[in-house]
Formats: sequence, structure tokens, C-alpha cells
Amino acid sequence: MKNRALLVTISGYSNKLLESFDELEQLCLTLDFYIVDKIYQKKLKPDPNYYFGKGKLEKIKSFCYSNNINFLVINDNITSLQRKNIEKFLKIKVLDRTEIILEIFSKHAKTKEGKIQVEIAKLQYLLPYLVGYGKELSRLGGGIGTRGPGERQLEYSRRHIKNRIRSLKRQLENIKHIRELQRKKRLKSSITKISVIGYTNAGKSTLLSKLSGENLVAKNEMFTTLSPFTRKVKLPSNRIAIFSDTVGFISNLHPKIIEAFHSTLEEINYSDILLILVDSSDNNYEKKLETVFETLEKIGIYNKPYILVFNKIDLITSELLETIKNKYPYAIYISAKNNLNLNKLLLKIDEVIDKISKKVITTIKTNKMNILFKYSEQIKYNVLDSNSENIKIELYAPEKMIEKIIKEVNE
Ligand SMILES: Nc1nc2c(ncn2[C@@H]2O[C@H](COP(=O)(O)OP(=O)(O)O)[C@@H](O)[C@H]2O)c(=O)[nH]1
Ligand SMILES: [Mg+2]
Repeated sequence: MKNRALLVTISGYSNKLLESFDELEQLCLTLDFYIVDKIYQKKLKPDPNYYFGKGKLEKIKSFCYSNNINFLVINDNITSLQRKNIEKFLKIKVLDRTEIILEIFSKHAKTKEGKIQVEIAKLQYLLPYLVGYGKELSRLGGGIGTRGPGERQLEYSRRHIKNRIRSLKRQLENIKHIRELQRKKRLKSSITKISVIGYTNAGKSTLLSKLSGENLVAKNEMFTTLSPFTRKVKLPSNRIAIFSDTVGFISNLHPKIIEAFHSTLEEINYSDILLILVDSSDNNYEKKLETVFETLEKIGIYNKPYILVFNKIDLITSELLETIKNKYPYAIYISAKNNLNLNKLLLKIDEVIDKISKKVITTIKTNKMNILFKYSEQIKYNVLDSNSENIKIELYAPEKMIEKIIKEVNE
């Protein structure tokens, strides 16, 4: 049974909270919530005790009761007093915007380090709420489960939680050097890795599923060991690349969870190429793009080749498209949903891989050609000349791959 959620917000000053209401819906869908309805109240400032006005809260209560709602999701960050009061009044679990975002980070955190960072962020964010209110810590551990509030009445002292945070931070220190080792190991693998990054709703998941749907690589063991966020795609050159769907950027992140967000993005370090996906129909796209670049800089990614991809061009006028094209002449313009220009994108990726690959011209014996076939998913070559014994080729491949091949053909 799905978690049935009611999404609520007040309008806020100049409707600020209404603007991010759709984004919240998108985030909840990512978490597999069934969204029963969205309700807002025209109100500038939240009530300090109950967030909503008392009348509105009564209405919410009867709505939740008659619609079997088990989660109230508020599009704002609430205080622990508000949280406690609303939960007591409605008798269902209340989640605020930052908690929803933290759940998404949990889902995306792949490395041990990422998982610990997210747990620390959760503890720090919910600390004032957890202290003394008898909340089960499982609220933090197993993600958003089906349990209601107050099932296991455990009391947590501030000291208890602070100790837990300290111990997690120690663990972080310890795994830092292990991570370095893993990183080296991963870098050895020569298959091209591509991370798709961008704001939530840009179309990252759609793009990934279209690419792998159109160019589905036959199911094999390699495929089944990939994470749910990863797809293998065959490029026009016949090379294979692995695409990863990364955690989406989200507007107005709470300062306490920014570090956790950055750690969730760390996998980008392991990729060879970035696809920066932009929703061209979003009025705020330029500011968002700027934030993406700033964030990459903050997490120490300066020199990775990237391809700028403007998505959803089916939703904008041709005038706007022309304007954007003039500003970003090197970008690729697609509609993931309508399969528009996806091949152009793949060709561009091939082009970039060629650029970051090394090129050598070498002559190999005809009977060693099978070695090239063996690695055909990771290399590209053109035959320049051949006779019955030798073939002269121009070979494009990552440096490590070239070394490997040269060694094998000369054995
Ligand atoms: N009109 C249009 N909608 C799109 C396109 N690509 C994605 N979408 C829609 O945009 C929404 C968000 O897409 P999703 O792939 O979940 O974005 P993500 O958050 O970046 O993974 C979904 O409703 C998609 O159907 C596109 O090219 N055109
Ligand atoms: Mg997605």
C-alpha cells in the first residue's frame, strides 16, 4: 500500500511558497507517495503554534480522516513546536520540506560516506524535535515507513543524540582513506561514465529511460549489477557508456543540509563527462544553471568536460529557442519526452569521448584483430591501410585502454 499524502502550504509573502509547491509534488512523487490532494491557505506568515490557522487545521483534519491520509507534507520548514502540535492534533505523521529532501538524499546516497552524511544532517535538523518528545529514531533510520507517530515511546536526550552525531563524524574520518582506495580502483575501469545532473524536474530520469529504451543493451550480468540510477547505453560509435541519474538540485536548501547534498553528489567525481540538463521552459533557468556551476566548483569539480543540454524545447516558442541558442551556441537542444534530437546528443557525447581519448596510429597483425573486437565497446578505430598480414589503424581510446591493447597485440 502506498503512502497517502496530503500536500499543504501557506502562500507566504508574495506567494513565494506557492511557487515551490509543484517542485514539492515532484519530490514526493520521486519518493513514491500517492498524492491525494494539494491544499493551500492564503496566509503571509505561519501561526507560531500550529503553522495553519485553527479553522484550516480543522478542515485538514477531517479531510485526512475521510481520505485515509497517513502523511501531511508541508512545503516549508517548520519548528519542532509546530510539528509536535500538528501531529498531536491530526494524529498522523508530519513531514516538512527539508525532511522530504533528506529522504531523497537517503535514496541517492550510495557510498557509506554519503549515507553517514545524510544521517548526520537528519539528526542535526531534527535535534530540537527529537529531544524529549519520545519520537522513534526509526523515523530517521528506515526512511519513510508506514509507522505512525508515537509507536515506540523512546526518549532521547540531547546528549544521546549529540553522542550519536559525534560517533558518526568519527566514522566519516575513518572511511575517508578507504574512499580514496575505492576511487583509484574505479578510475582504473576504462568504460566511459556519464553523470546527468541538473535541477529536479529538468527531465533527468526521462532522458535516461529514453536513452536506454531506444538503445537498450541486451540484459547481461553487467546490467543487473548496475544501481537503479544507472543505465548502459550504446553510442552511435558502438561504444558503450554508463549513464547515472544523480540527485536533483533543489531550490532553497536548508543550510543544515547543504553538506549532505554535496556528499550525495560526490559520485560525479567518478564520472568522465557531465551532462548538465536544463529545463528550457523554466523562467528561472539561467539562475539555476548558475547555481549548478557554483555547486560544482564548491565540491571541487573544475575540469570535467561537460555538455550543456537544454530539454523540453517542445514547450517553448521558436523565438525563445533562438534566443537561448544565441546565448549557448555549443549546447544541445532536445525534448527527452518526445525523443527529439536524442541522437544529436549521443553523437555529441561520442565527439567528447573522442576528444578526451588518446589517439594513436599503430600497425597490428591481421590475426590480432580479435583483440580489437574484444574491446570494441570501449574503443573506436579507423582502418587506414591494410594488406594480407598487417592492418594500419587509427585508434581512439582512454589512455589505459591503449596501453592494454598495445601490450596484448604485441604478446
Ligand atoms: N513537455 C516535456 N516534458 C518533459 C520533457 N522531459 C521531461 N518532461 C516531464 O518533466 C517532468 C519531470 O521529468 P523527470 O524526468 O522526472 O525530471 P527529473 O526530476 O530531472 O528526473 C515529468 O513530468 C516529465 O514527463 C520534455 O522534453 N518535454
Ligand atoms: Mg528524477
